[in-house]
Amino acid sequence: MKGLRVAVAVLAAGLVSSAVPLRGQAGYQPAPENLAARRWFQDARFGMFVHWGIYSVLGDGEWVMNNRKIRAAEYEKLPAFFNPVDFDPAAWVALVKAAGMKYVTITSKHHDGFAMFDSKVSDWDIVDRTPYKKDVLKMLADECHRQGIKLFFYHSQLDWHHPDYYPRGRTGHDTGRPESGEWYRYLDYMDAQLEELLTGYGEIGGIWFDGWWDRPEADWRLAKTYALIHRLQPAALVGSNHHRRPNPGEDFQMFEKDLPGRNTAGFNDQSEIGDLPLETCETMNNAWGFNITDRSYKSTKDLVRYLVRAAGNDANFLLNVGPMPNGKIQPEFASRLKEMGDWLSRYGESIYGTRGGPVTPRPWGVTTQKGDTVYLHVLDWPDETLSLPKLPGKVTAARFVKDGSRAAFVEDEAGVRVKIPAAMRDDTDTVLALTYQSS
Ligand code: JFZ
Repeated sequence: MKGLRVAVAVLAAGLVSSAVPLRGQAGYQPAPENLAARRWFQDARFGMFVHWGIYSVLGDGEWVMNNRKIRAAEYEKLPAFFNPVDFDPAAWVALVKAAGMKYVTITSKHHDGFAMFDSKVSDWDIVDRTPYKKDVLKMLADECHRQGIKLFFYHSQLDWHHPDYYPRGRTGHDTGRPESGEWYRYLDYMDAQLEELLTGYGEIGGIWFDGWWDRPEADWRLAKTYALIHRLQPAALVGSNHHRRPNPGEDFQMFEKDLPGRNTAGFNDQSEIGDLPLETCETMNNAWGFNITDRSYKSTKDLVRYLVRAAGNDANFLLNVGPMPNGKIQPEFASRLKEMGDWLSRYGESIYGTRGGPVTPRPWGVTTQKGDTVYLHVLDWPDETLSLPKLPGKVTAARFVKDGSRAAFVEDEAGVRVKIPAAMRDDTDTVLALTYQSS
């Protein structure tokens, strides 16, 4: 009887520990250079997301292998058709800069497992399998370093091609792989590729993980992987698109297709906001990877307003492009990016280097802050007078950022009221700068 009770207790303890695998790098203390990189990241506020892989050949998004139930052996025909002869990293980075973006996050490996770099631990990569035979990540990394743009890698933990990604999770069931495999051998492989990415491409901004959600119950050995990254490049920021509160060892928190705390896309039901730098990613049409028939382009106005709302929620905006199989970024994307850059060349002071402002997001818009200046981003306001609660100090000046002209305001016990004449209103965003004297 006693023996039985002990056995039950041991079994229960075993169940608990396997049901709740230790997540993250326990006891992680970010290095000083990592903390500095987090501040840089928050100051940057705007980056380019790039989903590029052999799937672009099919023009049907990056999930095409899973969605169309393409077997691994069939998918292996694709690399032979991927020959991006028009890929011009200098032109990409020039576009990044013209858009006013400060960093790039590109797919080193998406769920199809195909490495867009010259991996030595696999031949399922761009150099070994495509007629192009060049390491596009290396070309892009060199150009980013030349032009002062930080480069992050999106790396999929989920893998629809590797035989050792087993047991399978929620996706990747129709690939024709044998129903067997060594999970930890797969994780060794993933770590080996990450080591290649963190040692062969110069200084890297960070790793943007995705795919954890395919097997939430699995032992992902995050502690080992995160420690490896922080050991190789202490300033590299680790983030994961797991839609949960961040785990120890993560350096920023991301939100997919939603502002922090919102859940309109249905992905972020468990995304409690933590205390790390925040980032939200969004598509320019509805696709991440190149989709030839997706015409649902967002307007420049809506994209600018998303950037503004992100900044007002203290988050970065990572805006996606899915380059074409020839290596070019389609004109519908390029033109919108340049227009956003034009907007930022005038209003950048209210975005870059700011943090979410002292007035939380309101129906009329958001605020950002830098030093003793609060920026009002009036996105929707039908009235002439905008009422604000008291700011952290007495307001000494108010101006419209558009032309520097003075804005009339009154301040009393209740707060500040600012006059916004109809003539000064801007459909996209009416930006005012209020300077206060710290008390
Ligand atoms: C993921 C990727 O699957 C997608 O291809 C893209 O890279 C995007 C940025 O990130 O999107 C998700 C994430 C989670 C789920 C589905 C898509 N999920 O939980 O089912």
